[in-house]
Amino acid sequence: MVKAVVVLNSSEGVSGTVSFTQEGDGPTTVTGNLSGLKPGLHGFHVHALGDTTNGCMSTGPHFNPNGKEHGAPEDEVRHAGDLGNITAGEDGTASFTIVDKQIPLSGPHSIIGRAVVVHGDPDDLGKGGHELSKSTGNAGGRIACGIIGLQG
Ligand SMILES: [Cu+2]
Ligand SMILES: [Zn+2]
Repeated sequence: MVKAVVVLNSSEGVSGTVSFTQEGDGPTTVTGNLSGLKPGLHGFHVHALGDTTNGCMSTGPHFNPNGKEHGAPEDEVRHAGDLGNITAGEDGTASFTIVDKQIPLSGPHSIIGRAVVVHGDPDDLGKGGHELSKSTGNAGGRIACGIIGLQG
């Protein structure tokens, strides 16, 4: 079992942790507990770089080792980093579990050392018809991020 964790903090008041576990070559389970969010949907992705020298802006685009267009987690055509949306309640907290096969914790497409990014707006999952739909899901600003690190 490989385990990883991200601690998110942001100047916009979003905080919390996101944990990852993977057994062998199986899917990765993502479990998160965040607070300080605006109620509603927020785009949630793995971005390519674990670089926060310029805040969340320097984490690069969505992790996309297969050179595909942006999509929904259940789509055939998607970035590996496309984990869809998380939903914050009226109290601004979001607790979620995601199981996904495209975000391994080891091997050539490992997400260790990359970044988790939470967006201010909903991800339209590539279907919004906006010029950004096929690249970012038009999910708005990057309101929180953190680097995915190995956990013991
Ligand atoms: Cu993103
Ligand atoms: Zn994407």
